Amino acid sequence: MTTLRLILGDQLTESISSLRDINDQDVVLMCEVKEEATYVKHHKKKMIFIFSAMRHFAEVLKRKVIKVYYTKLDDPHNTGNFTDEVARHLIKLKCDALIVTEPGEMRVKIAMQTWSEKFGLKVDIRPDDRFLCSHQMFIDWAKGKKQFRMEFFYREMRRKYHILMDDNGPVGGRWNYDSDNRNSPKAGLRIPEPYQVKPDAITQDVIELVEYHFPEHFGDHEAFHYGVTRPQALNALTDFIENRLLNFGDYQDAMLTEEPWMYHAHISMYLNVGLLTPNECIKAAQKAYYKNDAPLNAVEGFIRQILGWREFIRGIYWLTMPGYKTQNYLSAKRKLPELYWTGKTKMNCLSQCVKSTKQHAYAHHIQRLMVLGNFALIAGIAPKYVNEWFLIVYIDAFEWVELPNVSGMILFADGGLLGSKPYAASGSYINKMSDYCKGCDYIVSKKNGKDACPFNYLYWDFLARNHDKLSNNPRVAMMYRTYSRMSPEKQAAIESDAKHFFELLYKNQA
Ligand code: DLZ
Ligand code: SF4
Repeated sequence: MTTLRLILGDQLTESISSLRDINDQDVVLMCEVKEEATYVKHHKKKMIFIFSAMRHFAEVLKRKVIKVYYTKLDDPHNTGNFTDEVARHLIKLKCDALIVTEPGEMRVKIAMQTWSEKFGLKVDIRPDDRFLCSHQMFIDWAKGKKQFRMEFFYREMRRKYHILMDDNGPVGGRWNYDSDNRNSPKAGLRIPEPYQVKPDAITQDVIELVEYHFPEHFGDHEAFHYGVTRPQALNALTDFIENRLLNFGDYQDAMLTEEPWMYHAHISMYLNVGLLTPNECIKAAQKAYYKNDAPLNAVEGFIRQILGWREFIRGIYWLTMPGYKTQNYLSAKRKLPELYWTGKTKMNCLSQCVKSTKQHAYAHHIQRLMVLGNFALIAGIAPKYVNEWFLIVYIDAFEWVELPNVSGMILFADGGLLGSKPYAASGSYINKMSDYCKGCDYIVSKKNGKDACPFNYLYWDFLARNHDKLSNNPRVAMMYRTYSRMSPEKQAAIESDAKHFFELLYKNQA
């Protein structure tokens, strides 16, 4: 009896459920398929990362004397999608069973659910227990709740896994130190060099392959520097714990020109393809706290992202799909402006963030949320386009993590299921948290007129446009009161500045 075990590009973990009871007769299939690379046109560096990590992972399995069948993208027999590659190998290798770990995307799961009937054999779709919250645990937690708030979920996870807990409750007496994590960037901050890896021969091959087959995809392929193996991913984690965690909390929301990495961890890509596990990242940070190597606001903030937010987002995805994908509570309709691809705009904040995205397939949390996301929210860009863009451009983006972050957290497209208010902000927030405004053609302190910062009047225009949907929200009520106290002339100026701005925006002149 031969069992085929399929490993997907984001399942590169030796202890994954689909490999757990593997025996000598079994075979592993991994395939680079055109459908995954093109259903959205992923950033070149994202594809290089995934294909190279897949090829390295196949070598690791082979060294453990596991039989691995690996279809390269340019293999003449490659059928181009998971279903047909599985079918081809089931026949070729005379397999009578198929085992796979559930995928990270509904689209792929739906395909997998047809396989048993299609292939006429038993298909064992196993839970992905690399996550710390199972589907059932999340369903139980969510039961009876109309709104889901990460904070309460996170506390349960802290208790369940006994992370940063002592006999009296949370270490330090508080669950959440976010309010300590909002320092503006100071001039002269010394940001450590990020952990970077020189591409080896496998990665070089993949770079050429991606450049040859997907030249029109977004993003630079030059200077690829991400790790592609588990030891390299572990090095990146250690590098963060030793060199950046200390300041991670204080400057978590800070942005500086030409500094894409700041004190962030840049390990999300490794976590999301399975080269690191959530548990080991959490434990490494907790250990640094107990050794007095890092303060509590930094350690708690980092752990919250992984034990809290990441698990929460994944829970929301599987609880609410497929309906979540088409939600558009604010009826946002605008197309995605060209500047998201070109970075060509007079708005320096957006230009800086697109630049980093294009170069590295990476931008940090606050750049994504408060610059690129905030602009999409207040400009009223349709969730469909914003989601597609985020899924394409970020190296760590898989649908389970991208969709609730973008539709829920950034765009309020779920009407408040996930967050209590839209994260809309004017230019003063960006000015406080970055040095971008100094180098901008627009003037952040100006509220109206041709040279005023567009975030200023777009913020009010957004609130005015969405009055019916948002004015009852207690967390934005105060802003509506401020708006209602503005003179009719001021309100008209906001509307006319916004109208004029949108004309320029879609002529690529903003
Ligand atoms: C993102 C991606 C890409 C670009 N290519 C492949 C591939 O060729 N083969 C593969 O197994 N996985 C790939 N992936 C990751 C899958 O899209 C991902 O596993 C599903 O979306 C489920 O999360
Ligand atoms: Fe961005 Fe406005 Fe600042 Fe320019 S002035 S960088 S548009 S926030």
